[in-house]
Amino acid sequence: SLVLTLFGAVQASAASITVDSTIIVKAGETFDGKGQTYVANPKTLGDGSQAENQKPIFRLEANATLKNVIIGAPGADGVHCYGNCNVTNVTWADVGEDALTLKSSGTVNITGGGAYKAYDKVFQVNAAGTINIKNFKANDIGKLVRQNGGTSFKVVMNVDNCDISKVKDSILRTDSKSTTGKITNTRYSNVPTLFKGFASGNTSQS
Ligand code: ADA
Ligand code: CA
Ligand code: CA
Ligand code: CA
Repeated sequence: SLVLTLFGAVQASAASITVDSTIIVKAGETFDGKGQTYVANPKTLGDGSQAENQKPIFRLEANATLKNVIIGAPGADGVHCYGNCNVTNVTWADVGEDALTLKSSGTVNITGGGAYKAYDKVFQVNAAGTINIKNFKANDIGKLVRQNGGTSFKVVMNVDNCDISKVKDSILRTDSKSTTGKITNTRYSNVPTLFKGFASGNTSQS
């Protein structure tokens, strides 16, 4: 019947997809999640707690694009980027250990989407590069961007036209004296500190 057909269609799009082993988006390719929700199998990827060494749900090789994805709970270790990557309209409904990690040097463009319920970090930067966060929402997080603690390589962190609320620590944090942070046209509420650990002259806000 029409009713059953429609109900089936609604169910199909509402159910989340459980990922048992990391989805690899190959160099230069695009993965379009079409708005569906992806969650980690906690037995194989990780339970989304603060335990280190969980696996990502998506691994993006150089110049890969991930778009139109909702990452639900458990989020495990989210998304790993190896080199340049584009992450467009991706929402982390309940960030796991962290949401996205730059694992090897490159430029990460995060455009649209949002991150919610991150006990500690949203974006973890473990290699030199640039992170551009634009048109993004974050609420109930520890930090929006954290360069790996104790590292001195240079990261360029840019936040533009974002909406950031209920932050425990800071928006951008580094221990590197060469890293720069820039926040433009962004609304905040309940944010104790915009920048932490930057050398004087390496931050700007307008
Ligand atoms: C912590 C940890 C690092 C790294 C990082 C991450 O900062 O000290 O070694 O694992 O988390 O990438 O999640
Ligand atoms: Ca971590
Ligand atoms: Ca969480
Ligand atoms: Ca992590």
